[in-house]
Parts: sequence; structure tokens; C-alpha cells
Amino acid sequence: MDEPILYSVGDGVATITLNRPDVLNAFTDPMLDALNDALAKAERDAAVRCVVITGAGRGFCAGQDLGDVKRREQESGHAVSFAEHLRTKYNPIVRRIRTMEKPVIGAVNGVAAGAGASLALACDLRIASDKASFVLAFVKVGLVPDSGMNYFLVQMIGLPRAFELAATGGRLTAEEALHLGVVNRMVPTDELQAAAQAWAKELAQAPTRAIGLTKRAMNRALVSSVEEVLDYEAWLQEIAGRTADHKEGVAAFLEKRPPQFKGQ
Ligand code: LHQ
Repeated sequence: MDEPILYSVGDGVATITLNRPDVLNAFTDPMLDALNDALAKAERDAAVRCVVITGAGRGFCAGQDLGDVKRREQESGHAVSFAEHLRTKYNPIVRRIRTMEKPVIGAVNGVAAGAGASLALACDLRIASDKASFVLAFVKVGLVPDSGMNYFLVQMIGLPRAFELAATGGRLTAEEALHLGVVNRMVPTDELQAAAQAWAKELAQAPTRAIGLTKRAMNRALVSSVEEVLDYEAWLQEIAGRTADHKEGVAAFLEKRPPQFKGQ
């Protein structure tokens, strides 16, 4: 059987591919576990300085595999606890992406629906194929947006638009998502993987510690006062100022040469 998650590393970039293309990479439990393991591996590996998450085939991810939930309920004779499922399977993935001190790029190759759209929005950056779309599918099956969707989408596009999409199960095309700032870049489908890898490689050569600390700063800023942010920035800058990459950046500037950052 094909692995539900593929993992490869090259040029400082870990590429994680959701790999159930026949069902648009809908999530099963083994796949969620494998995704969490792959993210943990990328997080731990100092040679990995940027992560790309993408999908095999024509879809990015269609969210929870609805057939799988039904099968499990039939087999066990009782309802699956969605709260437990989210707390043990989905939330740790979202949390890991948000707290990992390396940039994570979502290379959205096609439709991202339900929790698959949440996964895309949890990434730090998104590059989308012009054929990609984001579908707030939850309400179509009588569910609430989950896996961080309520947080990310409201942050990105504001409450009125986010609520309308969630309440109607609406779809954002790649072009609309680009216009609204939900995706950073949009490219033709056949250029997506090369463009995502080129971007990731560039980020993998940047000062990784500073990027990781920036991620911490911005995560915190979303839930803090200006006063708290100012203080936290000072603290983080103390850490960044002691890194080898800071010293290298300054030396390279003064010597008028390109810097060689090592992620340390
Ligand atoms: C699928 C799926 C799928 C199984 C496409 N499952 N097979 C929920 C519950 C519990 C806890 C955790 O959190 C969640 C959060 C969620 O994620 S809820 C939302 C779950 N996802 C959905 O409701 C999306 C369902 N899929 C769709 O609405 C459409 O497939 C989209 C809009 C994604 C794509 O439409 P099309 O491009 O027209 O493709 P398609 O519908 O023909 O799908 C292709 C195949 O993939 C098809 O199989 P088949 O054997 O007919 O070729 C679908 O059945 C299968 N598939 N999504 N979630």
C-alpha cells in the first residue's frame, strides 16, 4: 500500500506530501499520525530550515475522510468523539506548524476543503496553483469550522467575509485568495512545485533563528497589547543579537559580500 504521507529532504528543505490522491488527500487517522510524525521530524532536524506541505494529484486536501468516520462508527457500533479526534489528531498538527521555529510553506496544488483548508491556512506562507481553491465545506456536512479555521480566516480576511464563507460553505478561488491576501503567491499549475521549492530553498538559506523568533513574536502579537509586544520584541532581539547568523550578517554587510547564514 502507498504511504499516506511522503517525506523527503534536500537543500535544507523538507517536503511533506499528502498522498491519498484518489480521495483528494482526505485525512484518515494513520495519515494524520504520519503527518504529525513528519512535522516532528522536520522540526527536530537541524539540517531542515524550511518545510513545504503539498498534495499529490489534483487536490491539496479534502479534510476529514468522511467515509472513514462512517466505517469506524459502523465497526465499533458507537459514534466517534469529534472533540477527542480534534484534540488528539488535528490540533497537535496545527499547533506544531504554528510553533515550529522554521518557516512552513503550504504549496496548495488544488482544492483545500474543510480541515484541509485549515491545514493550508495554518502554514506561515502559501503559494497556490491558479487551479487551487479553498472550500469552507464544514457547514455542508452540518459541522463547525475547526482545526484553527475560525482563528486563521478571521485574522486573514475579517469577520464578515469569513462568516459568510463559513455559513454558506463557500469557495475562494486562488485568484480571490491572492487578492484577499490569503495566499502570498499564485503561479500556473505546472510551475507550482518548482516555484515552491525555489522559494523554500531561498528561505532555507536565511537566518533560521531570526525567522523562528519572528514567528514567535507575531504569534504573540496577535493576542497581546502594544506594551507587551514591545517588551517581548526586546527580549527576542536579545536572543537574535547573540546568534552566529547575526554576526555573519553584520560582517558580510561591512565586508560588502553576500552573507552565508548557517541557521545558528
Ligand atoms: C472524499 C472526500 C472526503 C472522503 C473528496 N472524504 N472522500 C470533521 C470530522 C471529524 C473531526 C475532524 O474534523 C472534521 C473536519 C472536516 O474536515 S469536515 C469537512 C470534510 N470534508 C468535506 O466535507 C469535503 C468533501 N468533499 C467535497 O466537498 C468535494 O470533494 C470537494 C469540494 C473537496 C472537491 O470536489 P470535486 O473536485 O468535484 O471532487 P469530487 O467530489 O469528485 O471528489 C473526488 C473523489 O474524492 C471522490 O471519490 P470518487 O470515488 O467518487 O472519485 C470523492 O468522494 C472523494 N472525496 N473529499 N472528505
